[in-house]
Amino acid sequence: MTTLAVRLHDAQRNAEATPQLPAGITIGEAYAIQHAVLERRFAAGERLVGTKLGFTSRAKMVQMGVSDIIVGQLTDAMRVEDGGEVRLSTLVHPRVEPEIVFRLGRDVDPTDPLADIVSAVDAVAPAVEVIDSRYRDFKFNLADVIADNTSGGLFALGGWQPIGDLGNRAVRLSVDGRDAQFGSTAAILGHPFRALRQLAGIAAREGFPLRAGHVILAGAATAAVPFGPSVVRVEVAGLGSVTVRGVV
Ligand code: OOG
Ligand code: MG
Repeated sequence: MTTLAVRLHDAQRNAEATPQLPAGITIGEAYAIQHAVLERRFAAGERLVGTKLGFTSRAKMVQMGVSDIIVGQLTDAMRVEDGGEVRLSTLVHPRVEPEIVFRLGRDVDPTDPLADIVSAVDAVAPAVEVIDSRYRDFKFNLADVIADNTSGGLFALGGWQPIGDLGNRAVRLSVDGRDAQFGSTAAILGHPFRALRQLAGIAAREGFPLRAGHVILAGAATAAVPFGPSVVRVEVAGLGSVTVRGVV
C-alpha cells in the first residue's frame, strides 16, 4: 500500500502519469492509499481545508465510466485565488469542471446519526475545480480514482453567499468567453444537499473529519473539459462567478 501511495504522490509532484493500480484493490484499501498520499502532503506542510465529492452527477459518471460516489481531500496548497493563474506544466493532463462549494459553520461528527450536515453549512459559492488524474490517459476504475485523491488538482472559489434555494440553478462553464458546458444544480443528485448527506456517510465510514471552516465541493454538474492556456469561468445563477487562467 505504501509503495502505491508513494508512486501516486510522486506522480503528482512530478506531473508525470503513472500506470493504473494492480487489480483487486478493495474500496477500503483504496481509501487507505488516499490517506497515505495525503499524509505525505501533510508531512510536507500542507493543511486539510475540506473535502470534495465526485460522480454526483450522471454527466460525470457517464464521461468517466464510474458510477459510485467518491470523496477526496482538499489542502490549502490546492487553492487558487479567484482570477488566479494556474501553471499548466505543474499538472499531468488537467481538466476543468463547474462546481458549487459549501462551507461548514461548525464541526460535524459524521459518526453521530443525529448530526445534520446540511444545517451545519453556513455559506455557498460557485467554484471551478481543476481535476488531474495521475493515471495514464486519464483512465481509471473506482479503486484507482479513490486512491488518487479522486483526481484532486486545484480549486478556486467565488464569493461566499447565503444559502438560498439551490434546487435548480443554471451552471455555466465558459472557456475564453465561449460556452463549453451548461447544466443545473439539479443535476447533482437531484439537489446538492443530497451530496452533503452522501459525504457524511462516506466520511463516517472512511474517517474524513468535517470541521468548522472546511469547504466541500459538491461534485461537478456537467462533464469536465480539457484545461489549456485560456481563461475558464464558472457562473452559477444567483451565486456569481469565479475564473482561473491557465498559463504555459
Ligand atoms: C474524478 C473526479 C470527479 C466530480 O466532480 O465528479 C469529480 C474524475 O473525474 O477524474 O471531481
Ligand atoms: Mg469535481
